[in-house]
Amino acid sequence: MSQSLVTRAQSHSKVASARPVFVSTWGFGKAANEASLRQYEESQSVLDAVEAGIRLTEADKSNASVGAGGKPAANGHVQLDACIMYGPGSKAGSVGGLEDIMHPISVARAVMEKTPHVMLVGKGAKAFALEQGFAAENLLTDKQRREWREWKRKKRAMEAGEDNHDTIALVGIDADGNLAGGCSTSGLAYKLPGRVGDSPILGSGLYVDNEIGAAGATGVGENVMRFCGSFMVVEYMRQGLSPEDACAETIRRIARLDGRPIQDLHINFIALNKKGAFGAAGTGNGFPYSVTYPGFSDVLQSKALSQKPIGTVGGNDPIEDQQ
Ligand code: SD4
Repeated sequence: MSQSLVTRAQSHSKVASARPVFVSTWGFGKAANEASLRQYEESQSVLDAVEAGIRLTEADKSNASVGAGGKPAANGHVQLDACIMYGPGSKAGSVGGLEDIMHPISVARAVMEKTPHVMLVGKGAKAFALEQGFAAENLLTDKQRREWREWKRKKRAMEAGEDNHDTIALVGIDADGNLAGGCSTSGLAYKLPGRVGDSPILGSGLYVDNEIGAAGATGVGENVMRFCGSFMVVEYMRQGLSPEDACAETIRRIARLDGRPIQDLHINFIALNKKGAFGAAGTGNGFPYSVTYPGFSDVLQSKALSQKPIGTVGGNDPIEDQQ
């Protein structure tokens, strides 16, 4: 991600001067936010907007951590995780370990709207998606197949590259103050088949509370899901912390409980509150996040809780690097 896109001076929580507001992880989130805003202008639905933004990232094959073009599990199959949550009524849907379907965020939405359940996984999730009319397609690109073969041959960490981005979590608030959010990922590269991370787990990779705000996570899911990370961020906002302070306090608390130094944890949070204030924090230095509202769209710098550079890879490092 180009450094020039990042407004380094802005590391504190800000309040959007107009609504809707969309906040998402990483620099690539800016294009997703802008797709969300366009969708919102069309349908006036923050839920449609969140889904549309995440679909843009899922379809982008150059992103190696989300949707098509994502890095596969150790067996060479791309397994996707996603969830979506709508503030009014705390409605939610989620899929885990979904194969061959490019838009898990839309399948998660269908779980929310068309079933009495919240989460479907693996073969059942795929069967449901097919039944709903989603097309099955091969999501493993030639590039990712080559890299996976290389990884299998050498069983060693790959070089960090510009194309190794990370999970998208995207949260939004509409003109009436209603919130929605979504999260979508292919998870950690070369994970054990069947491994599900934090991203589709409500309260971990994403949480939306229509009274308070919304939060999302990216990074090593194992370091988020043991602590209900996004739920914790929202709870800190409920106690009166700003979005940025809520993200930072959650990371400090996770590090305290985990026992490892902050810079070894690889996690980042974004947050948006009911008043349209937003912020983010990460365990390392350099986690960018994107904010868009009418008249404004930019990539901002999160609060860094250690000076360790996170590079472009974030939580997408091959799994043995995380141990
Ligand atoms: C996970 N949090 O599956 C996700 C990974 C991530 O690829 O953020 N990046 O653990």
